[in-house]
Order: sequence, then C-alpha cells, then structure tokens
Amino acid sequence: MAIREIIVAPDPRLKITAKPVAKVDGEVRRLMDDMLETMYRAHGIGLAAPQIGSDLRVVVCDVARANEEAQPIHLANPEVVWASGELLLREEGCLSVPEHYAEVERPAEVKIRYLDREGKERELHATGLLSVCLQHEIEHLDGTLFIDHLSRVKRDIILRKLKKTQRLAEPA
Ligand code: GNR
Ligand code: NI
Repeated sequence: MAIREIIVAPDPRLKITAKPVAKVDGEVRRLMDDMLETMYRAHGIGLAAPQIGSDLRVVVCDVARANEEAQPIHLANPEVVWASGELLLREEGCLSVPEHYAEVERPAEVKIRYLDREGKERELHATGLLSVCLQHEIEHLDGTLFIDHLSRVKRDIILRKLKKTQRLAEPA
C-alpha cells in the first residue's frame, strides 16, 4: 500500500467526470487500498479517486470512531438509486478543502448501488454520517465539491483563501 498526495482545490483534476470501472481487478483493488491508507493517514472518513489524481469512479469510506474497530467500505461505480424526501443539514469538511467547514443540506437517507472489492454488485441503505459521507464522495466523481452547494460569495472566499495558502507554501 502507498500514501498518495491529496489534491487541494482549486485544481482542474477535482472537476473531472470520472470514468466507470470496467472490472474490479488487482489494479482497482490496489487503488482502493492506497486510497484507504491515504484517508486513514489524513484522519478522513471518506475519499474519492479524483482526490488522488485518478479518473476512476472509486470511493472508500470508514465512518467508525477512532476507538472502534475499522469498518472500511470499498465502492466502484457507486450510484444513488434512492434518496429520502427528508433532508438534513449537517456540517461538512473535505480533505481537498482543508480547514474550511460549512453546513450542507442533503437527503437524510440514501440507497447506494455499487461493486464491492470483489466486483460483486451490492446495495447499501445508508443513514446518519455514512449517508452524508457517501453522498459527498459520489459527488466528487462528477467534479462537485461541498463548497459548490454554498453561495457563490462563500465559495469564492474559500477558494481565494486556499489559493493564497498554496501560493505561500510554494518554494520561492
Ligand atoms: O473526512 C471527511 N469528513 C467529512 C465530514 C462531513 C462530511 C463529509 C466528510 S468527507 C471528508 C473526507 C473527504 O473529503 N472526502 O471526500
Ligand atoms: Ni471531500
């Protein structure tokens, strides 16, 4: 397994429409493993492949608490096939939007169809934090970040700060 660099916004690689996985083979499993290792190292609860520069529709997620046993979920080609009418407002963050947090309204519960680490088709009914996380990750596969749900003014303030921070971090 390997730790990969997490891409920070604004970056065109975060705005791509990722491509469906044709087959969950060894290469895809390796990508999933690298993503999980990268996510755990960054103390995240989810990660989408475009965040490490891959253009595949792959997501990993683990919403278990630090004192609980790990519960990694590996998803290829995940799709929301049902969403509850009930919505929920929740504070979100993103490893590609470091140190910025904002409330986003989303369906409270969703049903997700995906291929697991063995390529088997599965469905998952997600509630609570898992529901938020999976919706956030699936949006990454179509180039949408949680800040795209905010007003243009709020989004532009965050993007401007991120650009400035990255400029200051660059070698002279
Ligand atoms: O680690 C993460 N935490 C989080 C908190 C609330 C809503 C969504 C998330 S996902 C985020 C990791 C990430 O950026 N995944 O794309
Ligand atoms: Ni994110």
